[in-house]
Amino acid sequence: MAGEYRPLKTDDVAEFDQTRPAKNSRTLVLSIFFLVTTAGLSAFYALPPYLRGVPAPILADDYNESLKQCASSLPSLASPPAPLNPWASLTVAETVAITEWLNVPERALNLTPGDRGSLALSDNFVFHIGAFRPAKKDVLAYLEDPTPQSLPERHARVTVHHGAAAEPVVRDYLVGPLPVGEETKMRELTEIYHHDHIPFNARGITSWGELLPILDVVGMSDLAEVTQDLFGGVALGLQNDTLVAGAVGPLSFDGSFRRTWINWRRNVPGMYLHPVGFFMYVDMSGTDPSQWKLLKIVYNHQVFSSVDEFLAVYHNGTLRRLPARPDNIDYGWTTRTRPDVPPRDLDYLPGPRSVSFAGLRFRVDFKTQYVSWMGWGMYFGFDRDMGLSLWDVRFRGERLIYELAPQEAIAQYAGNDPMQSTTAWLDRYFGMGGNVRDMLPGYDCPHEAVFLPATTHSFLGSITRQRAICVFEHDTARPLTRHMGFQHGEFGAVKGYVLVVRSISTVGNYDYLVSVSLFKSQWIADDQQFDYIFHLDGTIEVRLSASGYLQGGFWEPSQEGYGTAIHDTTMGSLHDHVINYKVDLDVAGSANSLLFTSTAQEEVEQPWFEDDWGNTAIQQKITRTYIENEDDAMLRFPTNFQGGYALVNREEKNIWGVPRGYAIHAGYSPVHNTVVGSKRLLNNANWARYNLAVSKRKETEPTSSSMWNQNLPGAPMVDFHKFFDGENITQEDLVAWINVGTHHLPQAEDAPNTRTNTAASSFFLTPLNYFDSDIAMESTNAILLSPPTRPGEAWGFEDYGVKVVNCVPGVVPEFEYPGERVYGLDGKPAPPGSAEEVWKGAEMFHRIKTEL
Ligand SMILES: [Cu+2]
Repeated sequence: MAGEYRPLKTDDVAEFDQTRPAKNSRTLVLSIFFLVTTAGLSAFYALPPYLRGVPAPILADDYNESLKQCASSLPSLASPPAPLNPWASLTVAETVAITEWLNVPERALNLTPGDRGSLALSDNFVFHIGAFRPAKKDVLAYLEDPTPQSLPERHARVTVHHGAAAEPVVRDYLVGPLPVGEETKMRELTEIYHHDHIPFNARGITSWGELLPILDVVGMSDLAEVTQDLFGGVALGLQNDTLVAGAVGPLSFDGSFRRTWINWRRNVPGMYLHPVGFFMYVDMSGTDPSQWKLLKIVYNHQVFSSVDEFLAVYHNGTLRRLPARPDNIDYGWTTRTRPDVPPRDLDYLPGPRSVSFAGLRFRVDFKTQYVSWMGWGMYFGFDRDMGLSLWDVRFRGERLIYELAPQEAIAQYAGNDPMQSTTAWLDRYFGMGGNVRDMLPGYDCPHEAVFLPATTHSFLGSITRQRAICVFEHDTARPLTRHMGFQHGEFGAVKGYVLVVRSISTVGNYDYLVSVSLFKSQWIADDQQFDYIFHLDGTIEVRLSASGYLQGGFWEPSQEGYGTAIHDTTMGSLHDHVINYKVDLDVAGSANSLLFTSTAQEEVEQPWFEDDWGNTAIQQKITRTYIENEDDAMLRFPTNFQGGYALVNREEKNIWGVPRGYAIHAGYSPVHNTVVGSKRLLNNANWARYNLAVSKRKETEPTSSSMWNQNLPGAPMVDFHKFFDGENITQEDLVAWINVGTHHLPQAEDAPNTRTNTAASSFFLTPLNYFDSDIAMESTNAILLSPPTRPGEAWGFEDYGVKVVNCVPGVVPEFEYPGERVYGLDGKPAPPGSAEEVWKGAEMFHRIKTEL
């Protein structure tokens, strides 16, 4: 049959037996002619098109009409353990109902609607509304017996900026139960924090007008002539401004002030890489912008206390100037536009793509955001602070992880200028979830990936992103296990399929309609790709990859040692990234212990050693110990990775009598933060000092950070070290706080954007005597070969009935990138005009649109 592969059988050979009667001669001639022709044509068409002189694509020539259409690329429906997701985000309707409930006079909150353009710092308004996750014991009871009666009460966490208070303050409230009704109450949420109140100076960035007064404070219009001369640009608060400001954090040490270094860059695409080397230290404490002031100006290592002082030195000719900027005009190198060079060989062809010809093998329940694949099952959660989280992760029906969620991402910089040497970002502040963006089908995830939406809420309204999460099965193109042997049962392979769950946050984006940027993101990698990769053997890889723009510095010789020149006057600055994950493992039950395994060299003497080799031998030996106290559970991977850490249930053993456990394996780039003791990161990210830490799980310690930790290094709302207070961690419900990260020594190839292949870090959670043997052997996408019985014969094989499917895949839809669904505070779809403002609000820090 045309187009179908058919092995040559013994019978076929017999047909060509010359001893057959002559009547077959004609058939033989015709057959040979046919074979030769077919072979010739096949060989011809097997040639690449460029060798045939046929312009690509030539798909029509290869098309086989006998092939059927492949199975649908829609996923089958999953069966979650419970019909409701206890960790689901609030719906737009719920948020609207809560907003209305908060606004009634009895609440006495004196709230100003957040979407009102005139919102002032001295107003009270709702900064954020999000779901507050229920207590674990309540959820477990529900999952055990999922009835409407056992469903845990639903609560919201509501953050209010009390700008109108005599002593302005930020407060977190717990509002519930939901839906809003007679029983609904609110109380201050304090038990998850280590301080009673959130200092107003540590608050999140809110309305885009909030920082506008800084333009006046720093006197850029008075400096216009000078900035034009020195930097070739001005910032007058106009749409066509050629300089744009950014600011760095932390803004405070303990909430007693709110100050930042403003730095100026050219307002061009890739502005992060166009700093001009001009810095201003500004005080913006309190709620009255008229009290804000410029404290310092720094230019080329010269410090000035005011605009007047700077102007005086400029005009008297004693200002020491920075080197000239030959790249002052060119900005093509900081865009993603393809360079004007010929394509690489065959690059005009689309590359291979992943297609599940026989249909998707994972299941999705869109209503609950539950996914299952090859024995795995999990619910998704999503929040403003850190985005995607995984809940109740089970494998082969047994709960393995209650919660797997990113907690915080720090980036701490070094440099010989006021911007880089004072920067220590904590990205939760900006909202990794609020800044999730729709992914690009075919680029960020395979075409056949299933996308799931996420909705986040800000003081301006709600945004639903339809492609916030993607799920796809992926052929790793390498066997998970394999062996070649000659005995029966030795030779075979298991295919290495994985399920990938992905979400990408981009903190900061471009908008060329606006002219002034204060608080534009200045971090290195705008785009953080969160991957959860599930394997057939029970392993999970948690991987973070980064891309986007560097937080570029101004390159001049005194920056040597703090980075690398990546253009004439642009440098990439040295910095560390560390990202923390909460992993609430329940290994064979929730009672777990922390096992430390190490290996070390020993010299032993044995009676059986041979005389010719001497009577001692040097080898290595395993030591296994249980770490029994939280205080001893802030950990670094052992030198040379000789050993590691695992959570095990000492009471639950596999068939070999070994406690069932899950090991925490270092993956790619298992780093911790280099710098310890910097005042700008003193106590607000202490988890970053370690590779991992293990603490007893508590409802009062739901997360290792808070959005306000960014601006409270001296008095963090969540102080990680306080989780470790001497408690015993033997056979308790434990949480592993695990880090990934990168020591980022920037290089020329970071321009225009950092590459995800090396800017990546991961850890593995992998079974450690959890099973009795490798359970990936269950896979039927495997092959077992048997040796030939007679020399020269082919090997026999067993493929478990799973055959290659030949069919025509469905048509890949045309690329499109629709906008987000934006809702106002009233829950109604926002008109296009106000949608722009809601998008900006959701970004929490951004360029500020001037309306002067
Ligand atoms: Cu970096």
